[in-house]
Amino acid sequence: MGRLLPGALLCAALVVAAGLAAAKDPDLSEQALQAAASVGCPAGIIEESRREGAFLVFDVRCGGEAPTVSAGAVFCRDGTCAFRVAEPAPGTAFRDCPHCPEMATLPPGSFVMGSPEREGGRGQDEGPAHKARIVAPFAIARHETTRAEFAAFVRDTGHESAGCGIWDHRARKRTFADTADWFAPGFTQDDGHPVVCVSWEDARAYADWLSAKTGAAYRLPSEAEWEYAARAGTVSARFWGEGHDRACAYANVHDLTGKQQNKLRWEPHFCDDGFGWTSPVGSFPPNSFGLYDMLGNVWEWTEDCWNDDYKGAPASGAARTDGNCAYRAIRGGSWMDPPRGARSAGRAAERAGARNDPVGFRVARSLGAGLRAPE
Ligand SMILES: [Ca+2]
Ligand SMILES: [Ca+2]
Repeated sequence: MGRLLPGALLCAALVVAAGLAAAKDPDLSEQALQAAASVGCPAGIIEESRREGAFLVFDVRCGGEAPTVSAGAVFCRDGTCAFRVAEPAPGTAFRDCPHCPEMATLPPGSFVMGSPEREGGRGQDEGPAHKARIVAPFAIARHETTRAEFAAFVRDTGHESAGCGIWDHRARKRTFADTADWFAPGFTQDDGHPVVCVSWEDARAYADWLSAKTGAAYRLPSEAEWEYAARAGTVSARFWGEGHDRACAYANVHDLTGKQQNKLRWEPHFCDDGFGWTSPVGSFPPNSFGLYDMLGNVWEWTEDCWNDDYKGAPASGAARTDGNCAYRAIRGGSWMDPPRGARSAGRAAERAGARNDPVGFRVARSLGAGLRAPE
């Protein structure tokens, strides 16, 4: 526990935060001081911060007498107070059931959301670039939701989702097909491919089903959470760097194979990733959070109502509930998008009820209530 200084009135408030952020992170330091103050340790100063296993620990020296408290989330003993975030450690992966999606726990942190004006392919809807804070750890699926995962939901619930907007490669145009759906999107997929032809409502229904099945809080990620996850600490246009010329080593994008197979009219990436339509999830390297296909393969639904820019966006990382809620933000680009699509800041609006063959999703999951007494 905390290192006691001789002669000092010391409350070593141990705030154990499931974060990978550096010990100097102002948000976590502030959290430590507030937690100490809330149990009667006012005007504290950070005495020491250190890493203990998967946790960051802050010792707070009080400006007054050390408290003695033992109630709920607050636990003090022998002049030491502890607050513990009861979460899987950042960077760990877990499943809530054998057939549930594999989830990765991400640490809290801050990042700049949106793109700088100089970024190639940038849209006006990616600004103004602004600081966003992910205030609590959360989990996000390591992969796009697969056909097998979605099929389990459909089998269990009888969920119906007929009709899909598809790319007709013979007519070289997009068209709506009554007969197309997630099971038959018009190109060959196996169980390990990402599910497509699913609306925002379908994606939400899947998350709700998973929540009911596991007792955990599954949902769609907010746009801020999605971009935080996609960037994984990077500030470049893509998690591998700036250029789209290397995309085929990292993502399934609209490439030369796609150009040849599906006859898309627009600019491809001038490289070959080997896939004309979707690829099995995890076919390309993950980003440094261990997340696969954040760029490319399929667009991913987020929880946020659509807004044409980030004016008025919450700084908390929460989903945006103002704006045009009939449309929701999709992120990351897909197998059919030109280079401007597969960027961490790239975004597009889609009608919440629409089903399309380049659009799928991945789930996020809130983590537990957080604070509890140490074992
Ligand atoms: Ca491709
Ligand atoms: Ca994707």
